[in-house]
Amino acid sequence: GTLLLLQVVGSILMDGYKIELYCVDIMIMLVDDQAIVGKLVQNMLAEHTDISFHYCHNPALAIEEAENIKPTVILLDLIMPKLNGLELLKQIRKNPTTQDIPVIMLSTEDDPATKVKAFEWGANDYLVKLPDKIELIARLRYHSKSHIHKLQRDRMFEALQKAQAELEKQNIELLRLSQLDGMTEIANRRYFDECILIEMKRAVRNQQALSVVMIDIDHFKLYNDTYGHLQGDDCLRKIAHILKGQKRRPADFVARYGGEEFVLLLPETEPAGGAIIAEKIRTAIAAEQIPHLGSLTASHVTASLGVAGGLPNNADTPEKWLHEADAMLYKAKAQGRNQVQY
Ligand code: GH3
Ligand code: MG
Ligand code: MG
Ligand code: MG
Repeated sequence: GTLLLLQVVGSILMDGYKIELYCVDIMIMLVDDQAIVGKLVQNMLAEHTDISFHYCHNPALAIEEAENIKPTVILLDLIMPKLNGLELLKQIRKNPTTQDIPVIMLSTEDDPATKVKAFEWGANDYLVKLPDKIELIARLRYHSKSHIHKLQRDRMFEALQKAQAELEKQNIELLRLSQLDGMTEIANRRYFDECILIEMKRAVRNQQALSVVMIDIDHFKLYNDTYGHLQGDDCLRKIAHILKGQKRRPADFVARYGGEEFVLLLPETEPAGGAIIAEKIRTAIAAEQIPHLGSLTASHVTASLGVAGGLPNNADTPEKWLHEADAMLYKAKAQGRNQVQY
């Protein structure tokens, strides 16, 4: 009958991942139309308790049986009435489950041309019937061992690839998390600092304008004083959500710059265009009508915005532009808040 072939014998650690090693029994499958050959080979293998044997009488069933049994070597008769051994060999080599199994041709034919043909069709070895017992055993062990080693290598390679793919996925997720502000789930200051540098360089290279919009919530200290810090956090999340919703182009970038300050990066946008976007954002925030009874500006949450930018040259730096946007923001605050300055 068929035996249990795979059994875990241990595991190794590779890049911190556990890879299970399998012990594979030697399993010989003989395909031969003559039952007497089956009996003879079975007797030769009988005293080798670590070698299992399966006899297949009908070559038409050989592929299916090999798929189930997963032999470590197939002994294959060359001349059979229903299906020629070489034809069967071709099928074995085509089938993904059986294609790597070593095949030893077994035949009464002893001429070199026949042997050469067998090798050309993908045989691993050739034995003339009936082979000497110790030679047969030696060849079966040799081919089984190399096949088992190949299975082990394939398995380790597969496990390693899986581990690497998993690691890659985790790295991407870690990178994503390191770029996000935990509270509002928009980009954080660190990521913004990276992006504005890249975008300014790109704008210089492409000779295209770039705008920066600084957004600061009006009287937010008073909001906390009136409603408490937890509701203050909720308010910041709402503002972040509005800012995300106001993004027009995929390249537009919004980040939490500091406590209740947000920043917008608008590639290919002149400051005048940036001011239009900023005004839309100001309107959207006010339209949300988040109650703010402690505000000295309105009875709902409002924000002030400062815009800077233009066509950058090599002397321009993110610090310089952010400073300019901040100065405009300060002006908006000084001139009554809930407005845009550029
Ligand atoms: P202004 O209109 O001049 O901007 O007034 P303001 O009160 O908003 O300005 P200020 O910079 O004095 O205060 C900002 C406040 O924002 C102070 C701080 O308690 C609050 N704040 C900063 N970060 C957070 C946060 O993460 N959560 C909450 N709830 N409040 C925050
Ligand atoms: Mg502030
Ligand atoms: Mg302030
Ligand atoms: Mg403020």
